Amino acid sequence: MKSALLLVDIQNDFLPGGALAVPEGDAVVPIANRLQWLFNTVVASQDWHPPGHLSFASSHAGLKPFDTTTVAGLEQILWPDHCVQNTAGAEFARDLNTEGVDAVFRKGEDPRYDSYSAFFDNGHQRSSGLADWLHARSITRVYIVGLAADVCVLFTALDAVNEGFDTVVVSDATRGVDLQPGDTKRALDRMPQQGVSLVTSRTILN
Ligand code: VGL
Ligand code: ZN
Repeated sequence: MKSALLLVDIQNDFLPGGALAVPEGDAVVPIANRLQWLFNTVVASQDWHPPGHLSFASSHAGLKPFDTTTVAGLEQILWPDHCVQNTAGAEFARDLNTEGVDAVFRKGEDPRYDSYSAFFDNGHQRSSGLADWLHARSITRVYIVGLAADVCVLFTALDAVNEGFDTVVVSDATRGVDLQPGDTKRALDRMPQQGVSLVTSRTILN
């Protein structure tokens, strides 16, 4: 059985002080760094939007961040401008060890489509190539850490199950946005019901 560690969107804009700050988002960084030593394969996703991306409230006249609208038939939460390509906010967290990262999968690059999952866009039309990349290396289990628990980590984990991976989310190595109070708890409750295992980093590190 071969495993990979998947670092989801551990980027400056999702850390305290960032454009779309996740409360305590920085807490995942040291855990992600410690876990990396245990894995031969480490992959990172990077939210990577062009300016004017349709997921930005600033792209929709009259709407503001965290309003909801419909884009191409899909419900879309409108976010503050975040993770704009080639800006400091889009860079990986300064303290994240990226030396051992074997591949980076960028998402949200098409101005028309948002992509919470590292595997597929939100309409499930376009694959990022991540599943093929992992399958090609005979990886059957993925351990997921990063941000945000109730957005990109959740949808990445659900897609990983669908793609046939034994999927494990490291519960103390993720934090949520909690746009609605309880979102993070609901996301973590939903995971085991959908075939995702939850473990703590302690269990893995011991
Ligand atoms: C994310 C909202 C918008 C995430 C990305 O990484 O969880 N959330 N874009
Ligand atoms: Zn985004």
